[in-house]
Amino acid sequence: MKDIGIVGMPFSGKSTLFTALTRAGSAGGRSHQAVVEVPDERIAVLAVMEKSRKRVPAKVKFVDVPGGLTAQGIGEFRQMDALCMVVRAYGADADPKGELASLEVELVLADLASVENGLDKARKKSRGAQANEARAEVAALEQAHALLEAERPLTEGTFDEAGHKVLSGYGALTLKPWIVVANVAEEDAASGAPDGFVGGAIPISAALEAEVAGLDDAEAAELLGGFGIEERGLDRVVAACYRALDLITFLTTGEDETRAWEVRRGAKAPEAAGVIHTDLQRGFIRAEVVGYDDLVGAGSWDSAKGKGLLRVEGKDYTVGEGDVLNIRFAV
Ligand SMILES: Nc1nc2c(ncn2[C@@H]2O[C@H](COP(=O)(O)OP(=O)(O)O)[C@@H](O)[C@H]2O)c(=O)[nH]1
Ligand SMILES: [Mg+2]
Repeated sequence: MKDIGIVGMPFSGKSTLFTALTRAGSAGGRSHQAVVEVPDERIAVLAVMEKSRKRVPAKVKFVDVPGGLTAQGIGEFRQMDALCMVVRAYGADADPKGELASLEVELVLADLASVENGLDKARKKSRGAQANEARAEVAALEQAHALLEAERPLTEGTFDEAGHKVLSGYGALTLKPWIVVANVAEEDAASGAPDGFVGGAIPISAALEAEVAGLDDAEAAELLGGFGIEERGLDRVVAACYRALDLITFLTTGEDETRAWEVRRGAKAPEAAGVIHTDLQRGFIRAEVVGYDDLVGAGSWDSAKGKGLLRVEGKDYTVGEGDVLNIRFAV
């Protein structure tokens, strides 16, 4: 499961958003962690089709990091897989664009400090025993340093795989995928992003979301309807965070359960099988694969098989978004 850190200035609405997520999901062991299901309408469709007893969505964990962007908080943000930036867009004095710019500067400065620190050490090492490895590290860190000094996030750099690995090893914050949530006033939640605020921010009212998160669907619809809003906005935040993570979702379905699984984009079939169980990776023989749309078109797994829509794929198959898989294995 991937971890998403909620970043923002004080009073932007981080904890309010977190409360909404907690009510919608479950607290994940610690009071500042919430495990939330990733909405995916394909699960219900397949579950009905195959008469599955269980439906299991993918999950992500949101973390309302105590202390926020303090030295201690930053250490925790470095462990996250993605960042959810919350900017305040409610209230007369709101300046969401300025707030986002300030947040970016803070993240850049935090990265600059750790890159400078890392450079010192790597330069010393490059004169020692593991000189070659350290020189590659120095090169990546120097490239990163130049970007950060120009106040640019590391996502704007072009690092090779080794360089990328070095920087993610430092937990570089501006290398992580991020999404932006604009926390607007209740009465503005229906009208979209605040004026002139571009960059794909998701407008929601955190306070309203927290209020409706604990309600059943009918009550929620009534309260939201009063503000001219058709549906809860929380799902959009969760789905956007999940998309930002550069994962793909594949599915398994049968009488026992229909389930969504996450795997790194570009993963081959055995790696995907390993997400389900290590035995399936070790003993991988082949995968029966059908795209979600083809499967739904066929009406069931058996009829897809009958129509010759199941492909038999081997170890070199790159799993695609929405593939429905049946792994054949022997241990
Ligand atoms: N009017 C209004 N107040 C909000 C909204 N979101 C948060 N607040 C208030 O702003 C204050 C700070 O919110 P909080 O979520 O604790 O911010 P944090 O510091 O980012 O964690 C609290 O008093 C909230 O009730 C909102 O959408 N509208
Ligand atoms: Mg807070």
